[in-house]
Amino acid sequence: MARDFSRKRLAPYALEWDATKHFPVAEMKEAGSLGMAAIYTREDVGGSGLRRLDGVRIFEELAKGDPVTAAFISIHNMCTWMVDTYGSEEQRQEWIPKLAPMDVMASYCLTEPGAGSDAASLTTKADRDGDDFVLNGTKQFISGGGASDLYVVMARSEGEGARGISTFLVDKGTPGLSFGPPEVKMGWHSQPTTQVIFENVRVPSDRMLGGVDGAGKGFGIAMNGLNGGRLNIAACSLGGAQAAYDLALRYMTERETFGRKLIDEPTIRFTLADMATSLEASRLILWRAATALDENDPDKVELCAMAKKFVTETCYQVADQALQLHGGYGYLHETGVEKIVRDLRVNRILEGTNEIMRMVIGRAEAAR
Ligand code: FAD
Ligand code: 2MC
Repeated sequence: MARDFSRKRLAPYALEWDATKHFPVAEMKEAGSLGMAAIYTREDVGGSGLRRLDGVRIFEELAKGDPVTAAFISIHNMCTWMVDTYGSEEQRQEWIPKLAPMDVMASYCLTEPGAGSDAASLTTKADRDGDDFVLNGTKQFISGGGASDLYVVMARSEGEGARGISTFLVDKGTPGLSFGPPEVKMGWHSQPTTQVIFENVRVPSDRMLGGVDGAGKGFGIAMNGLNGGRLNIAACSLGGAQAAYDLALRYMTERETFGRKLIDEPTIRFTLADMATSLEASRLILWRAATALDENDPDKVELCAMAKKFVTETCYQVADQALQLHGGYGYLHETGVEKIVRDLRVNRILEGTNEIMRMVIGRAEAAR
């Protein structure tokens, strides 16, 4: 189903959306109606009740059609899972039936201008005032900023350090909430990335995720959300790279140089063999990490970081090789490969840079 949807509703339009910077909201809501916006969320509130392993396979398929739209649906899924897992029963009942069909679209707000990799140093404040919290600060690089209806915001309500952070559910219409202009980017053109600005944004205390029990738990919630997010982003790189590889393979069977088809050149076959091997190795580490998350394996954090780092780097190289195999045509927008290369580049940066993934892996290894 995901493959069919991707082929019919994403792939034919992805280049046009890139060129016109169109955010395909209608198509994403259609994906929601098919169960792909609440993949690993419980069924009693409208989720699909599937596994992480199903999730990464779905995101690979969606990303074959368009890695950018797939990535936004992935971020939305991360927010939906956070509400399902850490929300109070009231919050689950209120939000998930709207998030699952994507009637409400959600953005994840952790990064700040002064706090990216060092996320626990964030300074957006949530000051208690009677029964409310008052939020002040700025979030940076928020995917879906200005377009989403719900903002899942990590803010400091309890004091210094990682344990001083809580998570809040903030409606788009809340007075004092505003958005910066869309950032001009190398790729990811078909979704907005903006600052999300809080100026005395007042939210009732029942908007703290998990209710009063959620106080100070926001960093752990954000990080646990990101474990799965990192897998899905890696799956987006895998799907994009697979699509680029498929284009290159077909082109090699068509293009002739020096009197014969490129596919008959041994060095070209070696290149294709290396690319195919890289894709399969990426798929395997991704499925391994997804299974570890499904089974709550003690090594799940490290395995998710390994998968994110390995797959986003390896698949970026595969996409770049696919561009090279197309010669000059690979550099043209209409071929579709340069877009994939641009779109996959950022996956080495967001949801934790690959240097931070190495920090996470290194810490786990040093603790063995
Ligand atoms: P910095 O933390 O300033 O890092 C700069 C460089 O230094 C990087 O190469 C980094 O790896 C390296 N570095 C940092 N610390 C160390 C260290 N100790 N050792 C070695 N190297 C180090 N964030 C959200 O919260 N929500 C979103 O929806 C979202 N969407 C995004 C969409 C786009 C298109 C982009 C570009 C970013 C998005 N981000 C989002 C933000 C993204 O997660 C951050 O950009 C990323 O975490 C890195 O933070 P930074 O940009 O502040 O880089
Ligand atoms: N899963 C579960 N818990 C985690 C975790 C993870 N992946 N990473 C950290 N934690 C816990 C950790 O166990 C600790 O818990 P406790 O207080 O109970 O001991 C707590 O969080 C603090 O962790 P550290 O002591 O490791 O904190 P430190 O500040 O040293 O490092 C680091 C944290 C670097 C791992 C974290 O800041 C990080 O992942 N940075 C990258 C930020 C990031 O990924 N941003 C992505 C933004 S979203 C995005 O880009 C999108 C496109 C949506």
